[in-house]
Amino acid sequence: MSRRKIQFSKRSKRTVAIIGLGYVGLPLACLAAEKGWRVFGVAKNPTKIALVNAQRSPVREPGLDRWLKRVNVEATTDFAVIRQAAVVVICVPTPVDEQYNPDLGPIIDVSHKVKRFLRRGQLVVLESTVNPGVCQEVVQPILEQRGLRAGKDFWLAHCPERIDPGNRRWTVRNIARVVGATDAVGLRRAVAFYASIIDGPIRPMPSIREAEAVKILENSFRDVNIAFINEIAKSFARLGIDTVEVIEGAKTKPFAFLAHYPSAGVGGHCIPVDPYYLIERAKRGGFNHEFLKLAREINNSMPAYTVDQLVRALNERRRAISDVRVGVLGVSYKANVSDTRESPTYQVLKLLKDEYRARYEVFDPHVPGGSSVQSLEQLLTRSDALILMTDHRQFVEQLQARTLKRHKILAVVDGKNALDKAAISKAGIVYRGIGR
Ligand code: SAJ
Repeated sequence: MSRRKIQFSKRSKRTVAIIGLGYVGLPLACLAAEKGWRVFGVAKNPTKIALVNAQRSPVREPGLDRWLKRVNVEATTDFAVIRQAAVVVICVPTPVDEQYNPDLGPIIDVSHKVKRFLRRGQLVVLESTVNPGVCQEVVQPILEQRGLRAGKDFWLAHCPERIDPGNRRWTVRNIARVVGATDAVGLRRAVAFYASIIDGPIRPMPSIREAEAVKILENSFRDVNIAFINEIAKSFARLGIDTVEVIEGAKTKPFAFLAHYPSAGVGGHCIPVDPYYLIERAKRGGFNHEFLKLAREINNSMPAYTVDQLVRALNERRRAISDVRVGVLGVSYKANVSDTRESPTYQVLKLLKDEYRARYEVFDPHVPGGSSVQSLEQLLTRSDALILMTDHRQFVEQLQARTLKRHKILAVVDGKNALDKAAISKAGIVYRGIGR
């Protein structure tokens, strides 16, 4: 499809309202503002609104503070600004609850708020990750409750977000996008909107459901591949095989192998969540995703596996986990970010406390209020054994064998296989990785 510029009505003066100012909505708002759109950023949280209007990012993401100082995003809690927009983009979370059931609450709540101010000629785009069917079965019926019709009075499209927190190479500006809509005009308008702000390629999809399915496929693919290597790691560990070395060996094959790495768990707001949306919707359609469910079970088992590795490591020193002080390193779900959503560290801490009655300290320099000590040095001073949960640059650089030896650390479980196994073992410290 050509990127023919569709002129948005003069009245809207190329105005966009972005609902949700988190990891997804805020970068999108900055980019649209940079590209000449008048941008209303709408969120429920007045503190977040005040920060954005003070050109300070409520989201700890590299570069966002600087970007906000260069552009004008008009943040407000007042959804009525939607009336002034040609385009409304919904970027609210799609989490799961404690039982891993999809929670469409935020989407439903925002759809009702958008409905109140929806007017003829507007384009509504959902960026939140959802299973196939949510746009047409949940969002569209709500937006139509006041009599306007999608495809006739307003347009409804889906452009799944692809933000990778902390990734400075692939950003909202250059990541390729897919777009689907409920009809051809909506698709053209949605492609035109994204073409006006992003540099990456835009692939129109045949339908809105196929656009919803793309993101679910991407992230389910990643989840099952991580589960695969986690199962391999558990197996290879018993055979005395270093899984990371085997992966590096397999990577020498220049085709048909995509490396994934075993770890202490799968966190984040995408990978451990998105498959459950498809599992649940498919079940309602009479299909049982055995493989996706098994992958989720394997990945959800990794925190317990990690703590069990520490029990076994301490047994080599004839120590019980309940009579040592455990230092847990890292709360965020992946290296060098502050995001703690679905972090496996929370399961590890719960196991240490409830199952093993172990004493522990926790430290993460990226997570304000997430630590029980003030510094890495203080954690090491108060620990006899360590579990590395997040391979923050600071940890990998500072957790050298000689440092651990100096602090009389007995055992280390390297939940990200990020530390120097040989040097730590040589220092007389029991080292166990995940699959190594
Ligand atoms: N993880 C592993 N082994 C791996 C890769 C990841 O255990 O081989 C764990 C990480 O430690 C983390 C979790 O999985 O706890 C998720 O890691 P991630 O690298 O997938 O990071 P996310 O959650 O930020 O994933 C995002 C996703 N982007 C979107 O959903 C838009 C995902 O699709 C990307 O593939 C991923 O970034 C990426 O490639 O960086």
